[in-house]
Amino acid sequence: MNFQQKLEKITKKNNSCVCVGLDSDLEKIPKHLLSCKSPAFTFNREIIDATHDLVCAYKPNIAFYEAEGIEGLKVLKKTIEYLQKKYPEIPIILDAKRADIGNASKMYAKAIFEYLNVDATTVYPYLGYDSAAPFLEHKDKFIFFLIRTSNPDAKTFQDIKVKDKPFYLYLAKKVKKWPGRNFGVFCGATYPSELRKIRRIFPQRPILTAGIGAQGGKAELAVKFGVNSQGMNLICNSSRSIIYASNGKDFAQAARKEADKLRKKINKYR
Ligand code: OMP
Repeated sequence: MNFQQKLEKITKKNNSCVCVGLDSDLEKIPKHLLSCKSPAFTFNREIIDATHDLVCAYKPNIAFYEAEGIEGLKVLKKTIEYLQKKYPEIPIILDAKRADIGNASKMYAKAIFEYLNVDATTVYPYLGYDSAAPFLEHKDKFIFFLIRTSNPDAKTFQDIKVKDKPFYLYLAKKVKKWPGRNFGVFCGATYPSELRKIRRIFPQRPILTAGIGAQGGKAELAVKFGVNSQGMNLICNSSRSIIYASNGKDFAQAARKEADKLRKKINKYR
């Protein structure tokens, strides 16, 4: 089953557009886990076991694993393998935000789609099609091109006018013309009116969004403007507000509570 088929199936089965971001930070995970053999993996496993029936995807951000060097990368690989073995129906999006000249992009794509073997990843489209193609060539995998990021300063470059249009919209229209069915786009939930414009350009494709929760994005608007005409194909990532809902022994149950709260909130508007 490819990413899109998996996404559709799990969204319906779990009645959920929630993606839990596995942005596991050793400074933030509950202190009692630090004495475990692999604290970050134990944390991830507990969060996954507590939320697997409430989500449509998991999104580990590679930065949090690379920051711990080789041990962090082992945790990432182990987490991916755990998910694939125990919950194979849930798609994994590795947030890696890659892009380079073609031969280097090819190696990034190989690491992500062959070695780590995840279902999807995030890629910057700014270098153009020759940089994106090595990712798209993995036809059974899926790419989210970052069109509008969620950060406060996103507008400085992304709103620069190109032919009377903000650059991010110009970019969206260019990316739309790229060949292949195996891609969707990213837009921050902190920019709902931009999300609305991006959904109009991509009426059906999966959209990944983040920024609900810790970054202040509102679920109501993100959902209203982000879903397709069937109320589907919107993946709402939230990391810190779910995984760090408690730093006590009840952290996994607290994460479950937050994930379910977000799931219900999203379902109200889609
Ligand atoms: P929280 O703010 O803790 O919910 O985390 C958001 C997650 O989404 C992080 O892993 C970010 O790297 C990611 N993200 C953004 O927040 N903004 C973006 O513009 C793009 C992403 C992403 O590609 O997922």
